[in-house]
Parts: sequence; C-alpha cells; structure tokens
Amino acid sequence: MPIDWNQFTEIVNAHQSFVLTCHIRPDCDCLGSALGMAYVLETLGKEVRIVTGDPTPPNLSFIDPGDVIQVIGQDVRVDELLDGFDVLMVLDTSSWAQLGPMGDVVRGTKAMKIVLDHHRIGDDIGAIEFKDTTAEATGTLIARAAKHLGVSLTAEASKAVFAAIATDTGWFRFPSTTSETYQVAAALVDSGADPAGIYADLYERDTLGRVRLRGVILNRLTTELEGRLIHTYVLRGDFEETGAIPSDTEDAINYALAVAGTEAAVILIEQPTGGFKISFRSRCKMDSSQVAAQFGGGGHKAAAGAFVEGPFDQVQQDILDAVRKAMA
Ligand SMILES: [Mn+2]
Repeated sequence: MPIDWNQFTEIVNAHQSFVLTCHIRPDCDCLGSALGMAYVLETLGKEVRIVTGDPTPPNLSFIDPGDVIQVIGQDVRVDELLDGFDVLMVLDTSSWAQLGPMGDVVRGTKAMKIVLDHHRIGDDIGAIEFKDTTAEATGTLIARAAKHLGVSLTAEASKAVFAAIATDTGWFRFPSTTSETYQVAAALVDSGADPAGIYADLYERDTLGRVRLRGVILNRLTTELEGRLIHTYVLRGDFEETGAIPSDTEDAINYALAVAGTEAAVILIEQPTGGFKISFRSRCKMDSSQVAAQFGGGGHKAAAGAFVEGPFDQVQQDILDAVRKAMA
C-alpha cells in the first residue's frame, strides 16, 4: 500500500517532540534512516532523540560521527523514557522480537506511536503504520518524507540516507533496485553524499585478521553433488592464528555462494567457548529452516542457523548428511 504522506505530514506538524527507534542488531538502513529522519524533524524545529535497543556496531560508527544515537539501558532507562515526548516513531521494523528492550517503551508509553517501514512481516504494536513493502529500504522512505515535509538534506544527512539505501540494496544490485532507487541516490549525491567515501567506510575498513581468516575459509571450500553443495569451516585455533575475532565470520558464507553452480552452502564455526555455530544458505528447494530445526535451530528457507555441540568430525558428518538428504 502506498504511504499517505499527507497524514504523515499532519502528524509531524501537530507534534513537537519525537523519539525515534529501530530494530536490535542495528544495520545501516535502520541507523541511517533514524539519523536522516532526526535531521528532517530538527530542521522543522522539533525536539528529537534517537534511542536504540542495541549499541551501534563499531564498523557502522562512521554513520554517526556526532555520537547522537543513545542506547536504552545504557544512556537512558526505560522508566525515564516513558513520557515527556509526543510521538514514538519506529523505523525499519514493526515486530516485537526486533524491538528488544525498546519493546518495553513501546508498550509502556502514552505517546502516539507510528511505524515507518518497508518489511512485509510485523506485529500490531499499537501504532499508526506508514508501510511501503515495495520500497527497497526505509532510507528511501526517509528521502520521500523529507521531500513531502519540504526539507532539503545536508551533506551529513544525505550520507546517512545514502548508506541506508546502498546497504539494503546490496550496493544497488538486489532485484529490489529500480530506476527510482538510482534517482533518489542521485539526489542524495547532489546534496553531498560521497559514494566512494561511504563505500570505503563500509567495505574497506577490515582488520588484517578478518581478511586472513577469509583466506582460511576460502582455502577450505569443498564442493560435492556436482558442485551444488559447498561447505567450509572455522576452528577455534584459526582465530588466534589469524588475529581474527568471532564476529569476523559474519558474512563468510556468502563467499561460498559466489562459486558458479552452487545451490546450497554450509559453514561450521567453532566458538571460542566450544560448540559449533552452523549457517545454512539455500538457493534451491532445500528449506534451510527445516534442516536447522533438526539441530534445534531456525530461520528462513533461504538462510538459517543452528548451534551444535560435539567433536568436529561428528558434527560435520551429521550436518552434511542432513543437508545432502534435504537436497536429494
Ligand atoms: Mn531495511
């Protein structure tokens, strides 16, 4: 459903103070959208604060150079945030599970609640919903909101919104990317966003350890079933040997899927405290979530995860057997 921007504008005009929030494990779309919306509202003379359920991860701190994003339970307590403002705006999600500790504020506040989001799934959190599930990013909705509210973005706000859209579209390559995506991006470049600088901040700030661990992971790639299944692993000792940390394995499984002909990928990552974190990816009929469920995990058809304890050889055999069966 298209968003009723007149109604959105009326709500903004009729209120003075806003709290913006987004989902836990914040990504660039959620943080960039919050910063962009905060700029728009402040330009209109509103009082705004951004409070999230989780801290900004270190690799995304570039998006908030002024360090204005606050964390619930760290910078402000739930009971301190329940009143004293007019509108709670939830960005890039509308599901209780994704709100984390901010869910207590959403439940407890008497302020008006609105959602600005592009996700299909979500809960009724008692908010007026401004949802456009055809939008490629919440960042796109921020750019539209700025237009409807008559605010031109500064270079810094443009950078935040550009980063939001660029990351949610896989740097403008996912099928959700349309000609309008490029038009919005072009307008953001005109108002000061620097794509080369944003790309470098996002993708060219890895530690040497992270890149070395990637080498280890790539070296161990093994294919079977005529190349349809690809798998690899990380052992505890690899972290020490390369100087990497466990979060450096985050997107490792995606390199495996870069190999032509692969339909499913599996990575086993031994945790520093023992046990294996398993990630499954599927681009075939295999339902990753069903395979993960056999090991107490879960997720979606295309991507799922589980945690399994036991000796490496045994865990690897059990996991691969389940995947082979699901792909048969
Ligand atoms: Mn998003």
